[in-house]
Amino acid sequence: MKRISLTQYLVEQQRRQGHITPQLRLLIEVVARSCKQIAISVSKGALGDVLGSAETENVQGEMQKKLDIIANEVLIEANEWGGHLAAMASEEMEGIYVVPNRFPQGEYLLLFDPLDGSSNIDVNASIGTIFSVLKKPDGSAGEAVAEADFLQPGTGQAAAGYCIYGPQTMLVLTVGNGVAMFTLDREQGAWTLTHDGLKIPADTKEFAINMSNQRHWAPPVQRYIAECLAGTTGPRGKDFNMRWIASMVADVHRILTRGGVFLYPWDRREPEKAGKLRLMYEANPMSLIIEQACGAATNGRQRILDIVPGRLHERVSVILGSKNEVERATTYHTDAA
Ligand code: P6P
Repeated sequence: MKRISLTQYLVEQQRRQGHITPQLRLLIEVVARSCKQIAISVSKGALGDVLGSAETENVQGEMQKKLDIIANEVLIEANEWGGHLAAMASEEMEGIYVVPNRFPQGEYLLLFDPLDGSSNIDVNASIGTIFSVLKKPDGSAGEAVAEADFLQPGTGQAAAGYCIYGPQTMLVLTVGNGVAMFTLDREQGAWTLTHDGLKIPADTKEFAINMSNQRHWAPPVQRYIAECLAGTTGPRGKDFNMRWIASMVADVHRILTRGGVFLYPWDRREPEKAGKLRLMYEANPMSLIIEQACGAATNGRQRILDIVPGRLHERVSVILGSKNEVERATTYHTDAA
């Protein structure tokens, strides 16, 4: 595969495939540049004043890490002036951030989890930035943008991606025409296409779940995982391996790279919550990427991308990855209904 730059990839997607507009190309380039800036802060570790808690809570009631706030500010400051966005939404902010009047407004909405997996920051495990791009609803041109404009199903995403800050810094992106991966060439500071047309194997022997929650799961998840653990002695007739990095970006990246199934299901510890992960800026972008790589993503009962959001910070149960495993785990839910 020819190693082209992110810019050339996006120009080709715009010129040949008609998948993206000049505004969307600019948006993705700016987000990609922001991720390079975040990568620099992340890699400073103890050498920069970036580790540890910020001693503040976010809208989710979670203690914020200093890097959560740094990453959020980088994305806001980089994206507000370009004229490609009408507003932004972040895991770290309660309400939407409308582009200030001193800047031109564009037709896109950008949502992000600026630093996902931040519990891993202080132990130097891979973390990441997840982003999702929506368009302002038709007919809302010229009207003030509102939170309701963000409440669109994941099928409406114009683009989705993540950046993983790991041994390599990589940007993973879909504009609706398959999944491409760019590796950061640190000598040139350039995103370089290293993988394209990702395909997740339909079958797998690897599952990812936080087993410490096992006693809290609903019966369909208990059954699915118990069968995986039974291996060759059980109904699956094959042994499984388990991985859990507790950083969605890292677990999803492994699944994109070699297959697997990831589950963060509803559990009875907080029964009023559909799940731990957030729909708009974690599950939706990851589900679009997974589906674009021939995988599947459900909440146990329906396709995640079809869920019509009720609230900006809505949570959702997530089962995603190798298609046949997602379908099996989902069938256990619908059969139990
Ligand atoms: P637990 C990180 O905080 C996150 O939102 C996801 O990245 C990750 O998959 C999950 O939570 C880990 O949750 O309960 O295992 O710490």
